[in-house]
Amino acid sequence: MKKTIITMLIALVAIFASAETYNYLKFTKTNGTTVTYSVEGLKLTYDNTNVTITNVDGTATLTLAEVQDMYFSNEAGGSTYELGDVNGDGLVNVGDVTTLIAYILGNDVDTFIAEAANCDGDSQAVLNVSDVTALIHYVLTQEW
Ligand SMILES: [Ca+2]
Ligand SMILES: [Ca+2]
Repeated sequence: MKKTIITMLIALVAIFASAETYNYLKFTKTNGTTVTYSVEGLKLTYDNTNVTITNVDGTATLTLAEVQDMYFSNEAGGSTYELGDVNGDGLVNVGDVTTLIAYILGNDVDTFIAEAANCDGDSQAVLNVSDVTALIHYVLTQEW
């Protein structure tokens, strides 16, 4: 019994020690994309369907059913955005289509993540109606 407790204590110390050195919390989603969040000011809250990530950069929501893996990392790597999440709220939906169209038309938008907006994947990262078409297709089919 004593040995078990000591082992658990060592494990706990190891978890705390390692958590301190990681800079990012990453989620791998079932569609293959990885989203990365800074651990600075990190707070996670769960309800039955969503996990809400709050940190110094703001708040994002992921659907738990879409989360395949969650881990800490020192590598910013991957992306700090999700393709199609143009308005950066953690979801890819019609709100992103609206934001992208508004941006292309030259209207003011609150949050616009240009890297997430190049939905057709052209190498010049030009943002135009082709990206809107690709984004609408994704929202409707969940496939790029
Ligand atoms: Ca969004
Ligand atoms: Ca494009």
